[in-house]
Amino acid sequence: MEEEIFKMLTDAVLSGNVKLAIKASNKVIEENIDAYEAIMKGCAEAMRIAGEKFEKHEIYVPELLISARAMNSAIDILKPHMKTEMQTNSGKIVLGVVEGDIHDIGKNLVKLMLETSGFEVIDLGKDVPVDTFIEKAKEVDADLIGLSALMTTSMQTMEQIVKKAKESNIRAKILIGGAPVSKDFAEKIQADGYAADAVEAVKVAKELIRGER
Ligand code: B1M
Repeated sequence: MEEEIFKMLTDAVLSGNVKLAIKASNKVIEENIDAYEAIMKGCAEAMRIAGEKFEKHEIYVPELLISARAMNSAIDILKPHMKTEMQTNSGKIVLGVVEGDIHDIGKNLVKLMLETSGFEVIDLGKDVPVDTFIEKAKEVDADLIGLSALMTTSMQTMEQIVKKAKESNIRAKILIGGAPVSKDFAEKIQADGYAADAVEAVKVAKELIRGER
């Protein structure tokens, strides 16, 4: 049953069918299925398949945007049903997609997971200028700065942000992620942490704040 509903959600997002995405999401709730699992196995899986199709030139930018819209309509329904850890004050994180990059689907999933794990997230959005991360972290006295990049070109900007953050002596540690980013890259640019997905982002964020990394 669960797998069928996840598949329904995947099909709905892939075909950009908002009505079906809403129907599938409501079924997730009715059947008491874990909302986060539905987002990852239904929606994120659809975006992964869409990505492959895009790379093979089987679909184009408009189809990707239509899929992203269907995914957002599903997340709107599922988000309030995500299990929270019933803890607040996990920490304060300034989060955004780096300059030159407008891919925010993954960043939004990371935000969702952090918020449901008790973090206060200051979301700067996408295509965020280098200095904005530093200024905002200073202004709100953030524990962490979270950087997301989806392109090999934009990920280079992360290095500038790490460098500027160290120079400006802010106390915020830097966590990075996104499809082209790796643990090796994080070490190379001296970021404090790297996470491969939204679940790991929460784990690493907590470890960074506790000083375990
Ligand atoms: Co574009 N795009 N895109 N795109 N797009 C990619 C990234 C690309 C790899 C496709 C390809 O050509 N093979 C390619 C980049 C190539 C490169 O690296 N140089 C590309 C390109 C080239 C472009 C344009 C330039 C296309 C054009 O206009 N000619 C343009 C870019 C404009 C710009 O940014 N300046 C463009 C535009 C778009 C759309 C607007 C149509 C759309 C984005 C919609 C949106 O985000 N609102 C889009 C999409 C959807 C994709 C693909 C197909 C899917 C990305 C996605 O949403 N994945 C992508 C191809 C692919 O990935 N196979 C592609 C699903 C998402 C859940 O995963 O974002 O990886 P992801 O997030 C994960 C993890 O990475 C991690 O956790 C998330 C959840 O588990 N994570 C973090 C992410 N951030 C993290 C931060 C953390 C920790 C973990 O800590 C802070």
